[in-house]
Amino acid sequence: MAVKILAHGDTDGICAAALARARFPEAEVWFARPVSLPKYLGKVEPGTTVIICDIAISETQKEDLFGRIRELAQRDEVIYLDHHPLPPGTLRRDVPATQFAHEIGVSTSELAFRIFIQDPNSDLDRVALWGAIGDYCEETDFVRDGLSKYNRRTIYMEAGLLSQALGDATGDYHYKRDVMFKLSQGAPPTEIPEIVDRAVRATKREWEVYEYVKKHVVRKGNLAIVYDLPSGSLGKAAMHALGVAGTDVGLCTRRDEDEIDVSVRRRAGVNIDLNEMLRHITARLGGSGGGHEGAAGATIPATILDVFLDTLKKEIAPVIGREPGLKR
Ligand SMILES: [Mn+2]
Repeated sequence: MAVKILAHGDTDGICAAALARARFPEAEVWFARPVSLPKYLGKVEPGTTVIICDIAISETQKEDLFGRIRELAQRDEVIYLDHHPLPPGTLRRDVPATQFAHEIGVSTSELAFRIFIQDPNSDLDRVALWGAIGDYCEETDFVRDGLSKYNRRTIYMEAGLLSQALGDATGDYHYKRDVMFKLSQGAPPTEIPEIVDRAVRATKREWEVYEYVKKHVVRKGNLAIVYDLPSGSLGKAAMHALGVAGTDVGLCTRRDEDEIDVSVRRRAGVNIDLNEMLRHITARLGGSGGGHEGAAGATIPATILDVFLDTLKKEIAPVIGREPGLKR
């Protein structure tokens, strides 16, 4: 039985794919994004088990995606693992996969460990820990237990190297596939070639972004903005922006011809749902957006940037109190 794994190319997606592949060592792995998922599913041949890891259900592609999954699930198995909020009005039972494992606040890697590995004595739980830390999904019993089973600092060091190195490898799917393969064989990140150099390079660049943010951050009410970050991670810059400016929400943009990519982050514990907010604002004004409650992004037409920012600023203006339990 052929197996295809379709995964998001970030740390959590790669760790989840590694766990699926540890169970199905012959499986082929493809990296995909929410908007390209239906296209990839269209290329799957009959008689193939499909495993989807950490790829959000895109609101705009939903009908197309569900159609493809329904087609595949009539003949073969489709196992869908994800932890992104579902599009509005979508219930779990609407997802026509043969198995749909979906939980918010838990990493996809943890779900993958539960489904594909199961054995509590397997050392592959470390891969699930690294994926969870990569996606800041550490507030679970599984992660807490894992951090005391091994050593917290050692696990964080490995997780840091892995996430930083993968941050350096954006778009480098050869390297990502190598990393996934090594992880699936049980190798810790410190045993993976190039990982240290890449992680150090990415981290140095991150500090440069931090310096850039300190110089260029602009405050608009409760919103801290960095316009047109020349290079580096928009998400990290958005996080630095709110930290430096002392606001509840940080945002960073980058223009790409007629479109602008936007990343938004919130201060830990702030009770603002960025996923919902960006979905609503883009549905009203144009573009597309969403993500997680505490970390989201959007792509919008360049012409609407000002009204977009103004709308967001107003949405987050009456600050609701902090909930100490929320970490993102
Ligand atoms: Mn994830």
